[in-house]
Amino acid sequence: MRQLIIAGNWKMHKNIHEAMEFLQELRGKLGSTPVEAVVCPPFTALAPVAEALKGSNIALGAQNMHWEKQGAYTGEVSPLMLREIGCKYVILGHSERRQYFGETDESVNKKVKAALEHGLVPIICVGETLDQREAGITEQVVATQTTGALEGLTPGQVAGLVIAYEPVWAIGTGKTASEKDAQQVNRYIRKVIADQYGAAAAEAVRIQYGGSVKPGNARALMSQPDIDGALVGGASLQVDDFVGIIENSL
Ligand code: G2H
Repeated sequence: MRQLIIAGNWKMHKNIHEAMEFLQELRGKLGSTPVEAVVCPPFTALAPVAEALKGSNIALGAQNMHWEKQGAYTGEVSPLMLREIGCKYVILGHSERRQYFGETDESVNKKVKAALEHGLVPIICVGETLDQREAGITEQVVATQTTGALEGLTPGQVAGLVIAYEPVWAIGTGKTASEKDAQQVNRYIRKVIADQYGAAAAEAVRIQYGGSVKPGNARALMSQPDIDGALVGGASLQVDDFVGIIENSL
């Protein structure tokens, strides 16, 4: 059975002080749970958040990284640096990075390989825009993004990673894909993986849904057979909402 994974993508929110207040409250309110909870703060808060999470059942993730170990890449952060401060996960290929920062399937693939090489678990984001959905090419888009991101990986590596299906039109808009639509796409992504990497990898890989997930829609989404958790933006910034999503996922 795949363990549910609920990851909070804070995006460019929370300074260190706000992050510390959030974690203190979160640790107080989140009891023991079979759900894997992850917080992904901005780079500036990663190290203090890592300290604040010590001894807790909450894992740490980053929101991006470069694929090189080190070098002349002004403004970038390497996988080794993320490992050093205790990150377990790294979000790669989020649609905001594809849209505003020129990320491509090729750069996402380089980052996925680098993350795995250095012991980080990638959370790879895929998803179609509204135009693409209306043009009826959702499956084609997510298949291209998924195979592009996973190019050159072994079935064993694929089995251990996380994919987040995030329809771009549902991100931060308050519009959620219906649980039926999300399930359909998640199932399709699993099929794409089964065709390329075999049934065992497809059964093991965790596929989240992301896009306006809230406590009120978490249960319907998470009860779908191919939805193994959520990547949560806006609602991960308030402790009660984040805890509510985790509790309602079961
Ligand atoms: C999608 C999601 C988190 P939100 O970007 O990755 O954000 O929950 O605000 O739609």
